[in-house]
Amino acid sequence: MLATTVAGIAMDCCIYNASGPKSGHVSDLTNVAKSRSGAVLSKSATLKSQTGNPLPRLKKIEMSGSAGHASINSEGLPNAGIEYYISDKVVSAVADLNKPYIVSISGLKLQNNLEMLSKIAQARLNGSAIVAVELNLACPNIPGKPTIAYDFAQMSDILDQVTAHKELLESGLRLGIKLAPYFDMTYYERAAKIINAHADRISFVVAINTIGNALVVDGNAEMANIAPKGGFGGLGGGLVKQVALANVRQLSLRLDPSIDIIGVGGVSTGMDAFELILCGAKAVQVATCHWLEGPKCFDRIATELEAIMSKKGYKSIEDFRGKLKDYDRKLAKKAIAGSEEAPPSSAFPSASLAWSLVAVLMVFVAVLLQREFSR
Ligand code: RRO
Repeated sequence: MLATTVAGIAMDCCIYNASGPKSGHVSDLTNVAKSRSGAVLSKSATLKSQTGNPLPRLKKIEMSGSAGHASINSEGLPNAGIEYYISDKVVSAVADLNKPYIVSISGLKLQNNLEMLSKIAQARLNGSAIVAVELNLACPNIPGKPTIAYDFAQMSDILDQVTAHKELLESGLRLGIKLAPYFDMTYYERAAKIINAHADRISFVVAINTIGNALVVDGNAEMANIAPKGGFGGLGGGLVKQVALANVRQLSLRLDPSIDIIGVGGVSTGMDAFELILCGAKAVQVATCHWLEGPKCFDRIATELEAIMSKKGYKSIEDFRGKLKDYDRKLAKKAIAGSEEAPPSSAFPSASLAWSLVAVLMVFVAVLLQREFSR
């Protein structure tokens, strides 16, 4: 029911982990592979291993209601280096569990990305089971470095060079890019134009990375709540879901149809995943919720999504993918009526129970009256 393909890669389940939390070590990746996750994605790699920014650099943001949890991070790309993520030990740990393995890269400069692509392509040409590369153009947390996806001249130049990479082409590896969130129609237009100019080589786009350079303040202590960069960091989880929905929708309206879109941002329930797919996503990644709940979140979210689809009579995600409708008063009324058909909350008696009570009372009154008049 949840099967999908991303860039032609078959996945049994359209939900998998985002690059970031719990994706840096072979044990994390193995745990994801053992869950219902449809694929396994590594932490963004740099050419050499690095420890990242000072601690604390990742914090949960408490939220109320149904918004799930949010997070702020300024991890600064802690990772074990590209050689580790393409090593036999890591690749076979995932491949042995029959999950497609995707490597994320986030070089500190273009030359590093090209070098990492050569290493991945070489591994693949030597028989490695890596299926795709997710090129991260949107890390907001490297001191002194701008977010590439906001610098269109740089983004265009990087895509020109990466898509011309000869070994990558020969290796047959699929190439995708991870974008920063956009907030303005002209930015969607410009980003889509650059990506579409490389549609022959870019097979998928991942939207969105965290909302960069947010600030969480601890008012009691009168300080920022994470240590690096004066407290500025990437916002993720329930606080960014509507931005993710908008980005997936806007991109799906503009990108070449050959480019698959993967939605990420604030997914913690089956309904969150459903909404991203409705906006056009072919698969959905989970980051903050995976960090907080662990890999069992993939099983739970998948089960919830299946229940929603069954209730609506959908057999495959293609039955509703990208089919978001414009606001319509009649549809809104019908949806409210549908939700009222559901069993009422236990705090209130149901209508039938209330009518039964009235009937009992009426019988009681009738008996009393009869007794009165028969005296
Ligand atoms: O490691 C990070 O600080 C990080 C990365 Br690479 C990214 O792409 N997005 C993010 O929020 N944090």
